Amino acid sequence: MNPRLPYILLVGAAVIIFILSCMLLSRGKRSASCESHPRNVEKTGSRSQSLVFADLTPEEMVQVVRYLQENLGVPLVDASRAFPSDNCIFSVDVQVPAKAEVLQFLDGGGARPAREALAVLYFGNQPDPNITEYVVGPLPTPAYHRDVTVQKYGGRVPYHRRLMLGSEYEQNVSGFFLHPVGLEVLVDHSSLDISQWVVSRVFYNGQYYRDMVQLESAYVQGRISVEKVKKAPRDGDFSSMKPRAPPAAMFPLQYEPQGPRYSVRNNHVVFQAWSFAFGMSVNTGMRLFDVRYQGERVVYEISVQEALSVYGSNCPGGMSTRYMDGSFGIGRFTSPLVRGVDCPYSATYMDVYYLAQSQVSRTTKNALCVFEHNLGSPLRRHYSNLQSFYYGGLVNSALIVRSIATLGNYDYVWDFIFYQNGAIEAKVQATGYVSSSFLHGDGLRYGNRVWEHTLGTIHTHSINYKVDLDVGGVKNSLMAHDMAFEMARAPWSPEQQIERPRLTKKVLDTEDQAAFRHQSKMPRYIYFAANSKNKWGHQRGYRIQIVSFAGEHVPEASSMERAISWARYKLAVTRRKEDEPTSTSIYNQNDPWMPTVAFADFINNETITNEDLVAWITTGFLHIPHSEDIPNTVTVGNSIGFLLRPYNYYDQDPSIYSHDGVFFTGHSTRVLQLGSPPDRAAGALSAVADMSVKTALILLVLALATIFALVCVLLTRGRAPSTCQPQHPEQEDTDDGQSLVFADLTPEEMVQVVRYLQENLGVPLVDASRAFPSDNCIFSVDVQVPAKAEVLQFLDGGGARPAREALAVLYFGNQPDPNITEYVVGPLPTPAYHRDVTVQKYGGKVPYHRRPVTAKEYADIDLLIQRELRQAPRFLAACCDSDGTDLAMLTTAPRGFQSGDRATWFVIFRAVAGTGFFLSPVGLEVLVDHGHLDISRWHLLQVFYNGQYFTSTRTLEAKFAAGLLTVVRVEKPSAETVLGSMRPRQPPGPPGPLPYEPQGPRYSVRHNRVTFQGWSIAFGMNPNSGPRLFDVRYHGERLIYELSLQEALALYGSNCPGGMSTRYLDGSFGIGRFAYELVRGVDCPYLATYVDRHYLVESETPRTNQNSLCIFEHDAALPLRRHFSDIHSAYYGGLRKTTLVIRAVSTLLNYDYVWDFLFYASGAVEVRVHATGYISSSFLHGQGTDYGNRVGPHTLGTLHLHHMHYKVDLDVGGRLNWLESQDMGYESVRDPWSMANTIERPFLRKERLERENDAAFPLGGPMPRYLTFTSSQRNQWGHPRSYRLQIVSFAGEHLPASSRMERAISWGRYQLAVTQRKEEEPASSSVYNQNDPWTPTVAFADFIDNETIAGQDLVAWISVGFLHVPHAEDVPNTVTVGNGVGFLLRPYNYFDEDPSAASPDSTYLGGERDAAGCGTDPLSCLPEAAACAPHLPPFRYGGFLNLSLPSRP
Ligand SMILES: [Cu+2]
Repeated sequence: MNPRLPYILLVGAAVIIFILSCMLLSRGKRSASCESHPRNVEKTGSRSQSLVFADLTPEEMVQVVRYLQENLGVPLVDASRAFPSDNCIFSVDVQVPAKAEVLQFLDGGGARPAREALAVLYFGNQPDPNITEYVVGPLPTPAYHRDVTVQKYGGRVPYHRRLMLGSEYEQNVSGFFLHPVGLEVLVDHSSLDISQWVVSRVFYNGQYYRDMVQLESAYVQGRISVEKVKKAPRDGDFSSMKPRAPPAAMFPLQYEPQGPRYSVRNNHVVFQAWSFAFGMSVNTGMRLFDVRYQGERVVYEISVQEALSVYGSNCPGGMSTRYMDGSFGIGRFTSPLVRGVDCPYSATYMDVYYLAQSQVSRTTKNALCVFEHNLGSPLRRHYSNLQSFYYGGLVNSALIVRSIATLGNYDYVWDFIFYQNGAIEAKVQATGYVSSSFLHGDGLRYGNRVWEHTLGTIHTHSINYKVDLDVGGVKNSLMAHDMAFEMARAPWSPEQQIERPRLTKKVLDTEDQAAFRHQSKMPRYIYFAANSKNKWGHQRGYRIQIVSFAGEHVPEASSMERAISWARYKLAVTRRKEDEPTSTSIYNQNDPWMPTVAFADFINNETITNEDLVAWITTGFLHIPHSEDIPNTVTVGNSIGFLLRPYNYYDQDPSIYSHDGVFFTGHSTRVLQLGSPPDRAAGALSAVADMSVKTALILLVLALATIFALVCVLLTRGRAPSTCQPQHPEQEDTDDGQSLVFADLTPEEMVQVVRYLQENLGVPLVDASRAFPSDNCIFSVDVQVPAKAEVLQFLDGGGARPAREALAVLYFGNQPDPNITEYVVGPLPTPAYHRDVTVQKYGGKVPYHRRPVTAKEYADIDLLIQRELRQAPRFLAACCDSDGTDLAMLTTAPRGFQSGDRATWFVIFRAVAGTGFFLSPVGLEVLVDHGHLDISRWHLLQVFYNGQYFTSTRTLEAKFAAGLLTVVRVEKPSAETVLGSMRPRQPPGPPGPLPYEPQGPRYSVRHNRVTFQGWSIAFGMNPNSGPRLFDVRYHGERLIYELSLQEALALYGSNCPGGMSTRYLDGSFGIGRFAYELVRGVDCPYLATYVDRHYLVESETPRTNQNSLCIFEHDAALPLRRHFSDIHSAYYGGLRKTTLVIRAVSTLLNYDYVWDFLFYASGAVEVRVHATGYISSSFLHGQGTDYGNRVGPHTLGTLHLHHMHYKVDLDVGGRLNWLESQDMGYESVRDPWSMANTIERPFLRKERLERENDAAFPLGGPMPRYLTFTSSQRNQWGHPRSYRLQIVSFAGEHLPASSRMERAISWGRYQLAVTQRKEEEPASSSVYNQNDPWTPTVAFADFIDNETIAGQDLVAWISVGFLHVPHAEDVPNTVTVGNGVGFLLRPYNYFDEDPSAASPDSTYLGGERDAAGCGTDPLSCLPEAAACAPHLPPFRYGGFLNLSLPSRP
């Protein structure tokens, strides 16, 4: 191909499209819509194949009913009218054929299995009443039926186990679940003759009566204390979901410029490399079959099995409730989805048909939705500022399939999510109404009072899934990987010990070994392994990662425990059996004492190696209802599930084949202007000319797509209001600059501080970018945040504005006693004083050897290494096809074994411009002693090559020359084939969903402050420790004084010296200063607000990281809360979940951390971090795979920990708080209404934690499920106003306590520690800890000294983290999916009801739904509002501007 062709095409396309758009625009009012792109075309015939899993059609149901009526030989009454003494059809559903038959058909060219139905019949009108199950077939014209009851259940199913029919319930306020009146009746309806049914007990307000007559007479005699309950108004009063405010500015939406990128036909969905079949079981709900990626089956079946709720109460109804929702019908009660709230407006909606409790089939409209969702964050990304400038990234755009079941009061949102990296997530979120009891007596032992007479009762939610994985074939084995520390002698310094993480591997051979109870410790990596291996020799696998907050389901002594024995295990893997299709049965609910299916029986120690396996996963949470459950439970924080992720299944991450990949290099991007007018675009072309042909092609397609989208957008404006009218957020911006008290320094202020220091320190200062260790220089200048007392006095007490001051860190190398000194310099803007605060902060001078290494120091080390490498030219040519100039060095840390050491292992990699060298080690590592202040005295201490140690490069060369060295030749790769390349392998395709705000942003940003729907947040960035927020308020009330990242630890294991000694403390490298410019559309949504940050580090002039912080409102494509009511009254209420996000992304050498802070309409704050970027690696040799997985020809992905530490200075309802724990216990009590029986009743266990030592929770240890920061104030219901802390983390041990550097990272000991806030304990770590962890400058453990924490100003210190065992799919990058951890701060009785009840985004549909218009319902405004176009600014990227790479000799 002519290499100029793409450029010519690009110019041509731009011009033509410009002309075209002008023409079209001039036609003005002609209406045309965005052409939708043709959907994926199916290459195989699998669509009709997948009908083998399809639900019954209404026609098929009719046929089955007719057949049964004609062939059973008994009279059948329609179930909707049937008495218990009648015969009736309970349900008809598809009978999914046996797996062997299906596989024979799908894979083996076998015949299509007969299509059959399963009919469940109640035979009440028989001498021996019973339930019978028939398989009826073949469809569409049944000719046979087969009684399968005995075969399935080992005997007849007794009639008393049948589910209640709708007609058995006697049937108006909305949300009546919250309006108990105190009266409960026990009905005995066991007789088949309904005239025999009796009320056998009556309960009123704590007392039991024989019947209503006895209650009435007791009342008449005045022996009853009556609690008069006001009659609730018809719309339900406090429980109403009607909007309390008129619609405001339109919420953010996503639109698909060229239509959906997925397709749905019948029961088959195709999305990118994914395909699967779906269905809806009447009882268990949504299920997926035959899930394939790139044509290869990964999952045969994923299905929900059961949803269990166990309640505690002091009312009889509440205390005896153990709902098994499957028996009510999770599929049958699937509720119609409301466009724009339950799923995105433009999602694809599908109806389902079912036949249950009737002889005619019914339809649930819009019961399932499918849509692609832009998650507003990168799936992976890396910004490279080492060796070469480039950026690669891929936005996280996933396909979601959803249904929502309304089971009485609760609404469960069931999601299956398909990611572009081959991962599948199952997620369930709870919303709807809580169940409640009448408040009386000792009610508060069982929950919280949530309204006048209403007790929100404590309960658990447990969900069981069946996951029939077929990973690389039907036969799999189960493997476990985890990490353990081993003590090793440092091979280069045998007198020294290193605590080295090691990969532990285990095959789980039997069902018993593979059954993990809730309390048991589960290996952190559990995966299904195939018989085949990937390119790197590892068994191909899929890993199961569970997110659950479940505890004990019921005590095992309980007489009904076996019926729910699936809930004993968070994970149990069994051999798949056709006769163990489900973990439970619909008959278990009404006879749990003799369970029809007892899951525990499945686990009988059979071998599970190389068998067809099923994973049974239980996930759940404890729910202690609180005021904010009124009117509804919100989905925020009530989300659980699991992830199936490839683990060495592929040879590298399959998302590299996505059409959405973005890649550009430093020199090509400064002037890249997509979608700009042609004269500017022509200007861009000259710059494009030096790019590769491939890049040009990509740009061409991108340009086409963007311009096309713009044209579409302009066209659609023709028929609607022509522009999007930005509405000004109705923010109460009363700040008048108060939050500037927290603001980062401005560049002008930095300049002033530098000038002041130069003039007033009385010593010569060299610019740090040129300074030698023996010079004096300014290391950093940052804002000195004033003391809290002063700030509060100013903010709240009308006090004076605190003096604005800076903190300057100086390296004094050119002094008799070299040291690091910290000065406070003020007042700004014109400094007049400086104060040495070093001794006050650290109790003494900071020794000079603790100083962080500067870029200048690295550059000088680099020169030394280059010089040394020239001593081994023949070796380098032989091992690496290199003259030494194309190699890159990566530092490790810490730098020695004891205080004062400054000797660093540098790992040497092959550098290929535009790729991450981190994946290409050549096997060579060098240990450099750079401790001397005179750099000419620096020297190489050790050389490591391929498992051997040498004293110098000269010796290495000599050994090589003498033929005494085994050399592993590493070929020079090309830019296209190199392991670390992020260049997309596919040209761009049609664009994915684009988030936009029809009426502009609904948040506002002024100075350092964001306001959004009642939220107000001051933000900043510490150059070392990274993002920090201050003075977080909700509706004017401060919740958090400070929320800041403290430290990020990455701790490695390896059999190479650099890897095994690496314990990076990223704060000392600079988490904030290495947060670079964000890329629109990948790192944050295209239309987010981007903010610059300024730093002064290792320099005398300020640097700007443009657009390095982004702020946006994200459409979560989920309801925040919703309820669909079809009992007592028909209505729907719901509220979309949109979230304000503040984000920065730090690139710390190889890794990229995505730091998120999220703010919800429910008053919750969430903190999250995701890891992406490159893994660090070692050269593979010897027993390397004891320390990780091989991911390339010579590359070992080394296992490591990621631990992050946060400080949260909570001020909940005032500065002084208490810490309380709440959890659930079981008490065994006699049924008050039937003393012969006992019941295991959940109750609420509360404790106030008085001292710091009680509030320090070690990692891996137990922690109460509810931890709340409480105030002395009370809410309307008398509860202390509180915020709850909920942590999502997979962290384990950080380092053995015996390690000599453990104290430097002793914050890693605790998942949570709560201490008294002290001005002199501002941070849990120090930039000086990295280079002298043996004498830590700050040791967090010292903060915990058993002081009282009752009624004090408190700080919560939170660790989150995970174990990372790199695998083939970490190449080229670690993906964010599944590598996210964080925590939530949620209101807990802080308000009197959920604050989102007042949201203007609420939707309510009652009987009068047609009358609703744009004035009352925001959804009605959507079509018009969404017709206006987002204004996309031209794409630019300046993130590589003003940067330079160290020059090479
Ligand atoms: Cu990692």
